[in-house]
Amino acid sequence: MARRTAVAWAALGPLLWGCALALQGGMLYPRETPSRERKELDGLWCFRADFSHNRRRGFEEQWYRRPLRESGPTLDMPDFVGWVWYEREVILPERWTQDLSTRVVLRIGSAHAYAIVWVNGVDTLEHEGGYLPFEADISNLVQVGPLSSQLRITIAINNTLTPTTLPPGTIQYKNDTSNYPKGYFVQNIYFDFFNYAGLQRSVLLYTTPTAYIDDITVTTGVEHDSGLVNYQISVKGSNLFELEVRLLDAENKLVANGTGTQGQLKVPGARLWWPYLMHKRPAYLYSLEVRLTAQTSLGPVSDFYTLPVGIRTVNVTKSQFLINGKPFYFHGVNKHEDADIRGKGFDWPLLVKDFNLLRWLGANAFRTSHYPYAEEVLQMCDRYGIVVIDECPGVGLALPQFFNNVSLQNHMRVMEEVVRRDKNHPAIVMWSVANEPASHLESAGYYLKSASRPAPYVDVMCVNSYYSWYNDFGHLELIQRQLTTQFESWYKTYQKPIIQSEYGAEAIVGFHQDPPLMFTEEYQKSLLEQYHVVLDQKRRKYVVGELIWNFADFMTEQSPLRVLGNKKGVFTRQRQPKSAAFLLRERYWKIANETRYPYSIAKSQCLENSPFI
Ligand code: BDP
Repeated sequence: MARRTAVAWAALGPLLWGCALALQGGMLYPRETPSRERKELDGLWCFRADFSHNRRRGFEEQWYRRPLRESGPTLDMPDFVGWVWYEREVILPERWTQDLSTRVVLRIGSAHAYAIVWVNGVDTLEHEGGYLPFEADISNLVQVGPLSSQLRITIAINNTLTPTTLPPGTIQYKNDTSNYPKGYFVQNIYFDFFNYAGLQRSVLLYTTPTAYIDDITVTTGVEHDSGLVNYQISVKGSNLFELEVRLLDAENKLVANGTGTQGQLKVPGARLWWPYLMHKRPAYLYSLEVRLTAQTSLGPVSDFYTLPVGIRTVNVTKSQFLINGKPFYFHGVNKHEDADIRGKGFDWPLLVKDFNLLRWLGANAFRTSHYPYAEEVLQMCDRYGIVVIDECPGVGLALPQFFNNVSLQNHMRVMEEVVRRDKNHPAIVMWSVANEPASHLESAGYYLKSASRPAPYVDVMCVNSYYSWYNDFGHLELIQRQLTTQFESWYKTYQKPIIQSEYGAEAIVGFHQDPPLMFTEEYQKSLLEQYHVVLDQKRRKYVVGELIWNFADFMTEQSPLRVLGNKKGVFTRQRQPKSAAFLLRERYWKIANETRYPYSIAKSQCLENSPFI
C-alpha cells in the first residue's frame, strides 16, 4: 500500500471565481507602473539574535525604540530557536513623505515564522506564518512633517514552531540536569527540510495613490474559438471612481476592453496558455491593463496596474486531467527552495539555473513542496509554461494534538492567503492543502474535510510512496508488484485520477556499485526504472502524473537517516546531474513527444544553451 498521501484539489477556474475570502484587502504583486513606485530593501540588514535566558530581552529593553546597534553587539548567527532582530534605516524620496495623495506601503515577502514590525519604533504589523507576504499602509507614519524622510524599520522574527503553527512543531525541555544544562530545550519538527528562518524574500516599500486598485481576480474560459477573461476588481480609498480595462496581446495590440468592477472580455481567436512541450508556442500571455480614475478629498487621482493573463481551462474527469480540453500528463519534479549558503533565501541566478535544468529535463510541472514559493518563481512558471501544484505549508501534521480547532482556523487562513496571493497565475492548476497529514487519526477527518473540499475531499489523488527505500530495503524486484497494488487499490476506492506525487531514492553523487546498492547512483536509477514500468502501464489508464522526489539534494535536520541532508535529488545541491537526471531526461522527452498537442518538438528547439551554464 502507499506509504502516505498528499491532499490536493484541482483549480477549476470557475470554482475559484467568487471564492469569498475573509481576508481584508488584496495582495497584488508590487509592480512599477506610471502611478506606482517601488524601493527594494535587499542588501544588508543590521541583525541581532536574542540569546537571553527567556529570549525576551529585546522586548523588555524595547530594542525597536532606538537603532539596534545601541542595544548591544550584532552577532553571527548559529543554529538558533527564538527571537532575532533585523533593522534597516531607509531614506525615502521627498515626494513619498510630502505628497499626501501618495500612499506608502511596507511589504514583507516572507518572514519565517512569526514577525512583529515597528516603523520608527511604532508597532505597525504582526504576521504569523512564513512563505507568504504581508503588508501595511505606513503613510501616516512617514507623512509627519518636513523632516520625515528618514525611516527605521525593525522586525523581530521568531522561528519557534508550536502545535498550532503551520507547519507545526513542539518544544521539548530536557529536564534531566545530569545530562543537559538547566533550561535546555530543543525544537522538534515533523518534516524533512531544514527550518531556515528569518527574512527569506524581499522587503520592499511601494507607493500607490490614496485611491487605488486593491485587488484583481481573473478567471478564464474558452467558448468555441473565443477566449473569455472574467475580471473582478476591488478599489479602495474612494467610492467615486471609474475603471477601464484593456486586454493587450503579446505584441501590445488591444484585443478587448471593458469598464467597471467586473465583467467578461471576449477574445475571438484567442491564443491559449499551453504548458511547456504541449504546444509549439507555450505559455502565451496577454496583459490586462487596469486604469482607475477616482475622486478623493485631495482631488482626482489615477492608478494603473498591469496583470499578466493566460487564457486556459482546467478540468478533471474520472481518469484524466485536462488542460484546454486535452489530456495533460504531469512529468516533473518536487522542489525545495534550498541551496548552499543561501538556504531558503530567494536568489535570481539560482532561479534561472533551475529553470534551465527543468527545461533540459523536459519537465512540464512541479509541486511547490512543502510551502508556497516566492512569487517570482511562479511568474517564471507562467512565462515558461511550467505547470504548478501550489502547496501550502501544511506539512508535518503528524501528531493528534496538531489537529485542533486553533490549528484548523490557522490552516484555513493560510490557505486563503495562498489563494489570495496566487489565484491569477495561469501556471497553477491545483492547490495542495497538506503533505502526508496523519489522515488515519480520528481528529484528522473533520480537520481535513474543513480545510479541503467535501467528501471524498479532493479532485485528484496525490500519492507518495517509497518502495524499496523505506520498505523492503534493497529489494528492487518488489517494486512493480507493490506499485501496481498501490494504484489499483486507490483507484478502486476513489475512482479519481492519480498523480504519483513523490517517489525516489537517495544517491550520493559519485557512489557506484554493481549490482546496485542503496545510496549509489545505480540504485537510484534502477529504482526509478522499476517505477517507470508500472507508470507506463497506468498512465494510459488513470495515472495522470509523476513527480520525482526530488529535483535536487537539500538540507535537513541532522539524523542517522541523513548524510549531509536529503540526497534524493537527481541533481546535487549544487545542481550537478547524477545518472538519474539523464534517465529522467530521456523519459520526459519521450512522454512529451507522445502527448504533445498538436506539434512534435525536438529537444534542441527548446533550449539553445547548455543548462549547465
Ligand atoms: C516524503 C516527504 C518528504 C521527504 C521524503 C523523504 O513528503 O518531505 O523528504 O519523504 O523521506 O514522505 O525523502
